Amino acid sequence: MKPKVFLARPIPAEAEAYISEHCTYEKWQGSAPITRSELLERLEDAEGLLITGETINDELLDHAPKLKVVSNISVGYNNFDLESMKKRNIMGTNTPDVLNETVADLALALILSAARRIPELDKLVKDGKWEEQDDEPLFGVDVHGKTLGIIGMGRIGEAIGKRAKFGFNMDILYHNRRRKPKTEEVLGAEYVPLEELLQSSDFVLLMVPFTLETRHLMGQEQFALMKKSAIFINTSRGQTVDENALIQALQNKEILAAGLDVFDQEPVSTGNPLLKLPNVVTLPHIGSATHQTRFDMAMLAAKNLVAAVTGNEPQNIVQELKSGIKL
Ligand code: 8YV
Repeated sequence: MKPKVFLARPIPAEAEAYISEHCTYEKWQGSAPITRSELLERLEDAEGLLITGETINDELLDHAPKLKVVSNISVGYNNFDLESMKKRNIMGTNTPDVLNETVADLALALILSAARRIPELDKLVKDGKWEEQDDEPLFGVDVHGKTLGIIGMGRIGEAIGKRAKFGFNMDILYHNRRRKPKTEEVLGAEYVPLEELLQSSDFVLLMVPFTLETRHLMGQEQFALMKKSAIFINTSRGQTVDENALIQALQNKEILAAGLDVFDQEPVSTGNPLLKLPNVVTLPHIGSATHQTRFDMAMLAAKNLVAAVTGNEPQNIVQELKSGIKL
């Protein structure tokens, strides 16, 4: 008998077809995303679950007595309660690598947009406010030749560094859990303590996974260390930043601008002061959101799911859950 899985998100037809070859499956068909209670109701027989970002904790696992694997369609897996999964021997998989270049493209887009004020000036043109006058009020700051500080030099951080170094002739500083000698060689990147990175960078870019250690990694103290002319970019998770401290830093002109793909609360509330600041470029968490990359992520997640429920080793079991998994 084929194993039974539940797909909590719509996925491309090819990925669904692949799953159907190996599994019997049910899928969420609602037009809005599945709610928590609807999800909990669908898990009784599921051996595999395909999701994007839904919280996997004791509450959910109590409703899923047969579950073997949760396949996340994302590289970040801060939605996994790793302890709950570990104690029940539940496998967790993610979708690394296939999104590196796409997220790096977006990070550069945010750097350029914030530095050259692209959304603000686009609005000005469309609002008919391009007046015959001195254009100095429209000036931005240079990107090329400046210093980019990357906090979190994983594979996406490296892809960002490559663009910055070879496309924009930037100097790269980085801070990471461990040093990366190869990256230092290829990018001429310099490993520095966080404080030094904050003090010396023209652009500070956050690309760390969200964990207990990285929660509010950027707070009042850290923003205060940045140059007044510096721009802050966040393409990681909103919770890595103390958002009130960021708002204060921007309002008090302790930093020049920010480019944000992620927020503490998503979707961001319309009353969030960040949305009122002209020097903040905001995006709705779209780092990996191109047709091709989201397709590749869904295919990879489908393969991870099928491998796990058919007794094979999935390609992308998350690090913390690797030991102790019996296939
Ligand atoms: C997700 C992301 O796909 O992969 C990640 O960690 O942040 C994105 O690529 C996104 O969370 C989907 O909504």
